[in-house]
Amino acid sequence: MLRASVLRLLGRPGASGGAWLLEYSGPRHYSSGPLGARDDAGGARAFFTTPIFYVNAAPHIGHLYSALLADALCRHRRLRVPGAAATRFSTGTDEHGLKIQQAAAAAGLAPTELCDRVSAQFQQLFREAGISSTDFIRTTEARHRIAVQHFWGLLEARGLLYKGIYEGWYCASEECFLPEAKVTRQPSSSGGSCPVSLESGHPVSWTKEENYIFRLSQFREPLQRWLRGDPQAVTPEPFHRAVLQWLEEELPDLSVSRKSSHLHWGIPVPGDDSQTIYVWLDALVNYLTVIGYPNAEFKSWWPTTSHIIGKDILKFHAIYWPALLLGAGMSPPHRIYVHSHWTVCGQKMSKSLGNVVDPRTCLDRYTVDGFRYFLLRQGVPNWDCDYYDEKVVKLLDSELADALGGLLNRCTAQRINPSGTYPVFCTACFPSEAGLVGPSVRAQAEDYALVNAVATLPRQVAEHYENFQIYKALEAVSSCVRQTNGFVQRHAPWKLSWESPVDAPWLGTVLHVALECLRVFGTLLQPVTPSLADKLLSRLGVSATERGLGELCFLPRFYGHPCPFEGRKLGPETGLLFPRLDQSRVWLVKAHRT
Ligand code: ME8
Repeated sequence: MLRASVLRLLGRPGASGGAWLLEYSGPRHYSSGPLGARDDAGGARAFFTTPIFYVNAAPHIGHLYSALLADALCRHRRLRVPGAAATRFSTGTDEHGLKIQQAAAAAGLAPTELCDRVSAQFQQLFREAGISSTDFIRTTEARHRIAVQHFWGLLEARGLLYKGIYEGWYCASEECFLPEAKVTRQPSSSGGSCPVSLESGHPVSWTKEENYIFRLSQFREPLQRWLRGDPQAVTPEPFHRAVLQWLEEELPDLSVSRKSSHLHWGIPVPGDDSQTIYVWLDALVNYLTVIGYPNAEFKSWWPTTSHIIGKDILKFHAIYWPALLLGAGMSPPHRIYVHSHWTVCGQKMSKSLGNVVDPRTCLDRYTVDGFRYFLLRQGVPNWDCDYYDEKVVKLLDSELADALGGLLNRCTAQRINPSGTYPVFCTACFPSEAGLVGPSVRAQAEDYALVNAVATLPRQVAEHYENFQIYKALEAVSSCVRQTNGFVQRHAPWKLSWESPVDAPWLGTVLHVALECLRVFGTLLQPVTPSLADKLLSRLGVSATERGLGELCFLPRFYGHPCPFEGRKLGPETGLLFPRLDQSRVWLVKAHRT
């Protein structure tokens, strides 16, 4: 039975905003592994989220990368825990705030026009890229306004908001106040200098206003306790450490509204139309809106929530958001998975540098599955990764076209497998005990190493997913593909004859083992390259109901069990699994020349 986390209120605030003593004392979540949590109803549920993206500019590959990470986690989980009702996955667009208000004005559009236009671009991109989200939220929707205003009401009722003068540097591009130490001066076009954000270089302006202020300072210790008590709350570990480091310093209270005369594009503070709710509070509540908040249904989903975010918004998700949640009487998110950034040819991607990589062009050039594979195989959460076209071509040609496609071809081609079946495994040729000698034994020590590697691969892959290291999962699959190619090369089935009573059982066994390896690879690649995996599994004759991780029993004949695939007809031949890119892509040469 699961217990809700407990927020103990040990005191009441004084008129001057005196101390609430907040103590977060719940067990951290009731996890059935980081990919899922048990809810109050006793079923295994999981809820994954991406950030909701600003609509001031078109989507780029960084946005797609976040969505792909969440999509792969989600798809992997669906393979482990089937049932449409068990997994939810939301993404969406962040449409309020000064940044959007200014972008719309600069484009000569009404904010709603800009929002509709760019939100549609995100939706189209995600559809094309096979992002399997179950909800796409726009913060301009009515359901969201209800959720935000309700959430605000709770904070207010708990005495966590007060009115005061807030002044400081505000960066509209980052939608946040910056301390003096994070501001520098840059020469301006008029010959003088202008203040900018030290980290992003975006302009900042001095703002002094009467706002509503959230008592963030009171949450420093509860946040420290939460993070210390749950070392995986923020994953990977360096980001967890970074948040604890930030919490070493005083946590100032946070302005959570702006004057409507200055910021009209947002949700009004309930009962005070002269103020608009701060866009980050508005945006963060999207994670509750999509699970039905404030209706009670949200309670069974909230404890299972995993946020996937970029490192740029870590502070908002690992400090502000958990503090706001604790303030509203809820538990912090189950997991915050953090990834680093894509750079382009060594530089930060930015509109002003003109080096933004358009993800739709990439999907066209490299195919949906190819580009999904590239981003997830090369993207390393802990470090920034550099993008350039040649890298994509090299990776896809070597791993998908040559290694995986070549392997499939070698085992299914008419010449080598004329009957077009999953051949019979011969236990006398490949006994389950290594090191046996006898006239019919053909398997060598390396072959046992291969069987062992592929047998342990699904577990290894699952662990990498749990640790948010999807690239390592793909690296492990790729290494097994290489090993399997080595196996086929070693035994050169093309030199064996189906006509020979000595060769035939071993030839069948070599192909059977290789096809079993391919079945495992196809099953494990489904979360990353869904169409390619479907093509592979269909070619092997694996039906839709045989593709879950629960059904994935590798090489049962080796372990003395029957194999449902043995003797089965392969699926129809439908062409190359992944055609090579390098010869066919004239644009690459062109891109190189310019
Ligand atoms: O910050 N590499 O939205 P945003 C990888 N609306 N990922 C990148 C990236 C890059 N170069 N650039 C952006 C916002 N991202 C807020 C979020 S959530 C309640 C509100 C990804 O449009 C990454 O996930 O600026 C990053 O955190 C997010 O896009 C920021 O998107």
